[in-house]
Amino acid sequence: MEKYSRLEILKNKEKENSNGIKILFTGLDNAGKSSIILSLLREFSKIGIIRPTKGAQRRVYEFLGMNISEWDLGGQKKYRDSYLKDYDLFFGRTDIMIYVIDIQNPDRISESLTYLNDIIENFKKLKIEPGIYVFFHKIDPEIYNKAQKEIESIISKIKNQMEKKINYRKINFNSTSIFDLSSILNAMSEILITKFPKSRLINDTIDEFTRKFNVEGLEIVDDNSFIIGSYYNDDFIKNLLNSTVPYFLKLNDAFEDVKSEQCQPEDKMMIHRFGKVFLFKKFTLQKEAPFYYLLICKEEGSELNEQDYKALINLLKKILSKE
Ligand SMILES: Nc1nc2c(ncn2[C@@H]2O[C@H](COP(=O)(O)OP(=O)(O)OP(=O)(O)O)[C@@H](O)[C@H]2O)c(=O)[nH]1
Ligand SMILES: [Mg+2]
Repeated sequence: MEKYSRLEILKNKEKENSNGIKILFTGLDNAGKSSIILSLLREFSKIGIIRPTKGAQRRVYEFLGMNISEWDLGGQKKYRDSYLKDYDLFFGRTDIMIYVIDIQNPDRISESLTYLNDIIENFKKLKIEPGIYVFFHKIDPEIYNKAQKEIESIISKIKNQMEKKINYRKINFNSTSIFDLSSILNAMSEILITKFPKSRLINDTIDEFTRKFNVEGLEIVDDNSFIIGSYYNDDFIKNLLNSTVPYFLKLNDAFEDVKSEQCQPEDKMMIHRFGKVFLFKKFTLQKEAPFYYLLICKEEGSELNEQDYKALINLLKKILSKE
């Protein structure tokens, strides 16, 4: 991730506006914003040694053919003050804001809501109404399993306080943890997909394919780990694919890291479990372009021919490369 000086941010402003969307990650220091971004990048080893973010860090990537400009706004007090002062530069032209609240630190909730309110006031001054998504973060599975009631009560208290303190057309909520990757991937995928009409076309194509070949579950994931299309027979399959897809991606990364001249990895993996076959296949629209991944889950024994899923990939390629 690059750190941008004020001048560079200004220079990039025009470009960003014309083609793409701006996503802000905001919240207090130590809330977990950069960790969420690193987990989306599958850079898990870096999370352990993460340092507080200095100022605003920006990254631009592509999602379904559109540029996403993602700003990670370091949350230390001195930086927060500077964003609020220079609000047009930092908050202007925002399409989506993800506001991260550390629910393991109830002492700072009030401070966090004040900052959220300050940002919303700035949106009003700027006459914009971005989609706001609050992440109740650090709801680690281990903690949630032990203290579900306490956590639910913290969340409902925060929601109550928000209702009293904050006046905004709609705020969406998600529960997340870096120890439950699917919580982050699902939240981000759902947020992004709302912005893209192409996703409808992708899902129609997937529906047809899954019906024809008796597929129990299927996910298409892009290079940033976002699910851009999916189908599930039932909740068990949904849970199964959501929880395993980050590890298929990571395993695929690991194989690619060790590839050599003599040993080129195939771009396909198959796993047998629960009487089911999981097929994981990487594909790209053209040379040098970003990768996409297909994960299919089918009952063991009911074969899926290479030509069948290749036909699906070809259809997807057509949709994805359409302007
Ligand atoms: N238990 C737990 N710890 C987390 C989680 N996400 C992040 N952390 C930890 O929280 C600490 C702060 O994470 P950061 O990602 O640096 O927080 P930040 O919001 O980017 O902080 P600033 O850059 O200062 O604004 C780190 O020690 C992370 O390991 C989570 O889901 N669960
Ligand atoms: Mg940070």
